[in-house]
Amino acid sequence: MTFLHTSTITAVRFVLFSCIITTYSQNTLAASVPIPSFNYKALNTFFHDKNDYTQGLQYVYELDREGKEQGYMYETTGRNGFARLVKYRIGNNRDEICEAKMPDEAFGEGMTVLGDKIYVLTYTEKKLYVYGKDCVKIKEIDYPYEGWGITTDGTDLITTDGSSTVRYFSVNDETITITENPSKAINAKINGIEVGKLNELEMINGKIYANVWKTDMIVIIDPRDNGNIKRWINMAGLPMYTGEIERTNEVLNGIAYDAKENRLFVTGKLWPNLFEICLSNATNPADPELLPAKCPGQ
Ligand SMILES: [Ca+2]
Repeated sequence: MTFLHTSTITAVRFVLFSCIITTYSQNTLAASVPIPSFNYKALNTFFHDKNDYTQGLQYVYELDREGKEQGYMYETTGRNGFARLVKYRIGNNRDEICEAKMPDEAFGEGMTVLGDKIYVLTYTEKKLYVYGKDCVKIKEIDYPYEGWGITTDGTDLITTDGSSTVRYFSVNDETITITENPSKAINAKINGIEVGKLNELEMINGKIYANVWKTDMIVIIDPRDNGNIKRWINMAGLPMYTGEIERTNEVLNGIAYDAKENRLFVTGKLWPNLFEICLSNATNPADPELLPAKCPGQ
């Protein structure tokens, strides 16, 4: 049994890496280079609006009108004419707090909350929209790159453009401006081989978690180690995939982390559900790497 189990894992790993490398990187030699992977388990299922083409997802605690701390999900969506920012409380009958429709010409992309502002990328419009936490637009900033994913380390905006490049932009909160050029840039890679199509992002415990577009993979990038990918999460088999959704563009996209309750959320474009998941080590049970949202027994 042990032999069969190990063989299965190795086979899955090889297929997935072949997929990544063949599709997204510039060198096929790395197909056989394994790095440790995590498995996941779906713990809870919440409502997600199946009209929302998810591009950005972040979970934030704020004080409500009564001064009580509450957790809110912020989400941005894509597609011209449908793009919006929406803020809600997760649940089976979710409570929408506010929303902002984007202009028809805007194809919304990733979003991150930094301080009291919401920064939203657009796909090819070369604009970055800034909103307040009441979903009211404050400003548009010129942005020189194609917009895909965005997250923050609490200081900088950290963005992707569909390649393997991850760029850092410094923010001046008073003037609501960002540096014209990136203050830092790294390339996500496995043993020197770049992995592109980095989409929605989430900074968790100093690592950048990234959806790889049109795959079931979330890669875990270490920005303190020059962009080396340390782990990946094999998200294959999420219950959504057995449903009616066609897997063309309706792909896994959206990672959010509740740092206070240590909860990890994922969803996808036009999916009717948001999932809370936990993680477990798949390839090396003795791996000391800190797992966010560990599955029971890990
Ligand atoms: Ca996110």
